[in-house]
This record gives sequence, structure tokens and C-alpha cells, in this order.
Amino acid sequence: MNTIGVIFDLDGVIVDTAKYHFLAWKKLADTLGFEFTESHNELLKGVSRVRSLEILLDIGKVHISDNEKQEYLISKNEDYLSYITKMGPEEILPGASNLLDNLDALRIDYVLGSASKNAPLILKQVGLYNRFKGIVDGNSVSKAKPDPEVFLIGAKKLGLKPQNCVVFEDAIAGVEAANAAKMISIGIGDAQTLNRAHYNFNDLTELPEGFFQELLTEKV
Ligand code: B16
Ligand code: MG
Repeated sequence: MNTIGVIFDLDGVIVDTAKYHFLAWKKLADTLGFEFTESHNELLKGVSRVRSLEILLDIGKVHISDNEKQEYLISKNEDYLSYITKMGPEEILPGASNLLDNLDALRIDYVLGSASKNAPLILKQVGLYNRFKGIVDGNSVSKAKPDPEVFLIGAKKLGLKPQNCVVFEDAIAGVEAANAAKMISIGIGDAQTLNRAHYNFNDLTELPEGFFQELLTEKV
């Protein structure tokens, strides 16, 4: 076992499923009769499904019963799944496969730490499911990011102390969760937005060669 391990967020790091969440949430907003834009969708990134619905209803200033909420959560997910089930390996984001190959070569283990309850299905669709040492997803946690729970469970699966775990995240709440877990946080996306991350890259192709070797020498 290596002295460091990696925890990957899914949406926005390995694949871009935000566009499918957007289409499914927009359909619900259309049904409820208000506009839901791509910038509204930014507010839902990294956030749990239930919390996403609450934010969406706030945007539309819509009040509905708990029963209706449950129905909309189910129908939104059915719409979302209609897109997800068409995904394939071509949707893996640039640099992700290469990074996993490099980690394998360095014998650095990696697990998934995602808010999505659909994470196992998505990984299977793109052909990456069997490569992860473990999966922590929206089904395994009781507290959503920015709570560190998802990543602390990930550290257990890696058999490592939190300070020896490196987290790749595209959402502010995810970077905060990694920092709260006392892990090394890497923000993927806009550096201004993710300015609390310890390292920032626009995407995974920007990770410098030797990045993990350097971290390894620091953590020996
Ligand atoms: P589901 P991540 C998150 O994935 C998405 O960013 C977020 O937009 C979504 O609401 C959440 O998963 C829950 O997804 O409805 O599939 O359970 O970024 O944590 O990998
Ligand atoms: Mg994400």
C-alpha cells in the first residue's frame, strides 16, 4: 500500500453529468411554470438531489407538499437516467483516464467520493467502475458536502489517514468538505471560484508530470 491515496469526485471531475442534471431539472421547472437557467444550475453542482430540489423550488418561489416533492424527485431522476443510460466511455473528461493510468503505475489507490446516488451506474456506463478500490456515493452518507463524511469514509476504504488523502473536486462544497477532513484539496475548474483549494487546475490535463511523486516524497 502507498503512503498516499486519491479520492475523486465524479460529476465535473471524471465526467460532466451536470448538463444532464440541467436538462432534467429544467423539464421539472417548465412543468411548474418558471424559468431555470444554466447559471441557476451552477447552484446545484455537488449538492444532493433533495437539496437541489429545494434550491430549484426557491428559485421558482413554488410551495408544494412533501408528497409532491417525493414525486418530483422520482420523475426528475427518471428523466436524468434516460440520459445517463446513453453515456459511454467517450464522455470521460480529458485527462481522467490518463491520470488513473498514472496512479496505477505509481501503485496509488483511488476511490470515488460523490454525492450522486447514481454514481455506480455512471461509472459502469463509462467503463471505469472496476478500476476504483471503493465507491462512496450518495447512498453511503448521511451528511452532504461540505460535511467531510463522504471523504472520511473514502479514507477508511483507502486505509489511510485523512492527511494522506488527495481529493479532486469541482464544487465549492466539495473543496470545503476535503479541507474540513484535513485532506489535500485539488480544485478542478475556475481557480477564483475554488480559491479555498490547496492546488488549482482548469482540468485534469493540466496536472504537471511528477505531481504525485512530489507529494509522495513529502508524505514519506
Ligand atoms: P443524484 P458529484 C453530484 O455529483 C452532482 O454534482 C449534483 O449536481 C447532484 O445533485 C448530486 O451529485 C446528486 O446526484 O441525483 O444522481 O443522486 O459532483 O458529487 O459527483
Ligand atoms: Mg462534482
